[in-house]
Amino acid sequence: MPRALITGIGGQDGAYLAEYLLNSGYSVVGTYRRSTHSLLNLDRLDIYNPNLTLVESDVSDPASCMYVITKYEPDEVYNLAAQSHVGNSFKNPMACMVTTGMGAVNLLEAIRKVNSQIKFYQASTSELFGNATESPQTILTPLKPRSPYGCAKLYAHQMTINYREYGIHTVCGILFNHESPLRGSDFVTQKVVKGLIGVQRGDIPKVVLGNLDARRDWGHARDYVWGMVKMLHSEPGEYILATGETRSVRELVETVHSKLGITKPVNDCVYIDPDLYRPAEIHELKGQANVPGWSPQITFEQLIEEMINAERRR
Ligand code: NAP
Ligand code: G4F
Repeated sequence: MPRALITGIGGQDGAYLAEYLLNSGYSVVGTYRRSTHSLLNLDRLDIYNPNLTLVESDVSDPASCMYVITKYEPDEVYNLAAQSHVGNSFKNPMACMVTTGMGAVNLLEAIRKVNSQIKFYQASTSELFGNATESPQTILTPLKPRSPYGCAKLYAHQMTINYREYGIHTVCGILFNHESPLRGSDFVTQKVVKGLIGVQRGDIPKVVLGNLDARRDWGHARDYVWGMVKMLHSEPGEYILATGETRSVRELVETVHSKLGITKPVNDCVYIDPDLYRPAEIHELKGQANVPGWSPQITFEQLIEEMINAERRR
């Protein structure tokens, strides 16, 4: 039975990836942090079974990474652990670097020393592209991140490529935004879904948002996790997962507003707080996927409906 290690298993992608690998006949070791112990997403997917082991570990601690790699000696490592909120990274740049950037190197060093046959997946991001001059962005588009998060991810990305020099099979998955009912509530899709449901119920007067003009390429996380596995089983390299469609935050708000059937005009449901604008923004992201055999199966409309239904059930 192949064994996979997932760092950050309690996050959105960690939970879906664990579910996918367990269903594919893997045994899975997942790491979480004692300080947060946030495993709610695993409860939501109800994936607990004898082939799943949970272990406390922090990727920012080299000794902790060495411990999990030595003890469990996985065949594949999926490094998903990160401080993944771009807006937060402007407020805590070094904390983001220590986890999001250096965490990857702590794992790669452990792999190099313990067993260089272990395959390594790094969660890279479309944030690496910054404000690209070409659209869609491809693996040939220059990387010019413009946030502390993006810069930390660039460090991890380049180091992951560099560790191929030691003969380690490494893959960087440059993933565009992907969402789901498991998405953290401070990311814009979930914030809009929860917020507009709150407005509809009369719990809050308005949803407080930042830049409505930014455009993102939004897919479904469930689609993206099987793409990760597919790319790790391909040649070492850099790969993109994206839908190739882009929408503004304003269009996202309009879609959720319309699907909820809110009668109050959309402009009366939203309050713009300039403090939520980022010091540097990426205006538009739109990607061109390049993973053989992969294409997104879930549409944007289906994604939003699933998020709304899940939130209403909660
Ligand atoms: P997420 O929901 O924020 O999950 C990140 C996980 O990392 C959380 O479980 C978090 O645990 C954990 N973590 C944070 N710092 C850690 C540390 N020092 N040691 C160990 N674990 C730590 O993010 P996601 O959406 O699932 O994304 C997964 C990965 O893909 C991230 O690396 C993200 O940057 C990257 N990515 C995401 C997207 C996207 O659109 N979702 C796109 C491109 C790339 P705590 O609860 O303890 O903080
Ligand atoms: O949902 P977001 O916070 O996602 P963002 O910044 O694009 O980052 C996500 O996707 C990246 C891949 O491209 C990942 F690497 C990263 O880990 C994360 O998963 O914001 C999306 C857009 C931004 O332009 C932001 O300025 O929505 C805009 N926005 C407007 N109002 C808001 C808000 N974002 C948030 N989080 N909260 C708001 O109130």
